[in-house]
Amino acid sequence: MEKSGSGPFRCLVTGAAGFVGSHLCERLLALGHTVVGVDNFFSGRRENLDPFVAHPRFFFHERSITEPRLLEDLHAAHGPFHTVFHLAAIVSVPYSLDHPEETFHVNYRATIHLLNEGERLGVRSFVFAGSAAEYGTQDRMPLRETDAGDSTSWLSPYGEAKYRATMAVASRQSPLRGVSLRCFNIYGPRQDPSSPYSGVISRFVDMAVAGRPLTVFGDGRQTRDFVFVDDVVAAYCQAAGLATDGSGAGPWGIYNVGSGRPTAVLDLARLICRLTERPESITFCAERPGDIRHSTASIEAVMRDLGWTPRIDLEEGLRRTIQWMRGAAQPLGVKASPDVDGSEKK
Ligand code: UD2
Repeated sequence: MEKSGSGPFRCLVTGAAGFVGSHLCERLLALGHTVVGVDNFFSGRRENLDPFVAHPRFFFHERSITEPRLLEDLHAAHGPFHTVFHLAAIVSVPYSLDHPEETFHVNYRATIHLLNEGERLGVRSFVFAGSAAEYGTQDRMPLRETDAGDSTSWLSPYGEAKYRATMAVASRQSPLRGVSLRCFNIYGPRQDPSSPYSGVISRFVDMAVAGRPLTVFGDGRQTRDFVFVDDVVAAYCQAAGLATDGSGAGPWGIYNVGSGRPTAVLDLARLICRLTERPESITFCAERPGDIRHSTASIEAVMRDLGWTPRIDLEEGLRRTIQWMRGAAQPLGVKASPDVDGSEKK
């Protein structure tokens, strides 16, 4: 029986087999918590579960977040949850453009249902994977949490569904505390480089390690805010008050999670060539349609309210990503299916 005051706690992680979800499960287990993971492997990968699937405090269910009885069933099977970390989603922006209704159903409606069920079943914290995509196109940098609103022009159904879900989550304060983390460009080990829409760092590292030229879209002067996956996981834990002894209550609301620094894509490409000790081999390709020019997070609020700060700088994070890519046991290969409901994006 779990203690109710100071932990350890029972947590649910949706999207447990995803890039970020799998790292989060590992961290929660290391902190002594019990973890129930859910994934339907639409974009999550079974091998992401391998490092912890046999852990005695980990329980896995291959199910979809769109199943109306999901939380009720898991509550009945395992007991009440202290925290629901809701990361499962349709994670591909291009897929969302082709499938707006399905995106709305999975990323918005299923989230609202989980949130309502969580409230009914006594969940204390609901931590949601929001996204930088909620800001749409903006001129002012850095982006503050108040810069997204109902009049924002989103570039995709993905961005709009995440925004609407974030607003619903963040409006809950008591007894369930809702927190949405608007993550910027997350990177690190286990990020799949195999699609043209995979994160630029996973693609560049994959290309560099394979000795192929790095493909820069446009002039490479566009900037992004890159944040290492371990730092993102720390933000999730801090948002739920589970970072250390589990006793912190934590605030509620919306928080950006990024490095707070812009990095130009061309500088990134050069840095990856240097760190992989490859000659600088870069191919300039056509600009990607719909690309935003700049994206940088203001991280004042998350630093102030959650006491979170990014600890892994870009060079160190790249070294770890390169090391992982070099040691990846199997080639990742291009998947035929689109990215739905298994892991997460930013
Ligand atoms: C991120 C999210 C996306 C959405 C968006 C909102 C990822 C993977 N995607 O898209 O889901 O939330 O933010 O703003 O996190 N690039 C190259 N060469 C390549 C691949 C990419 O130059 O081989 C460029 C690309 O044109 C872009 C930048 O790198 O300017 C970052 O691309 P990305 O796909 O990693 O992420 P982004 O910011 O477009």
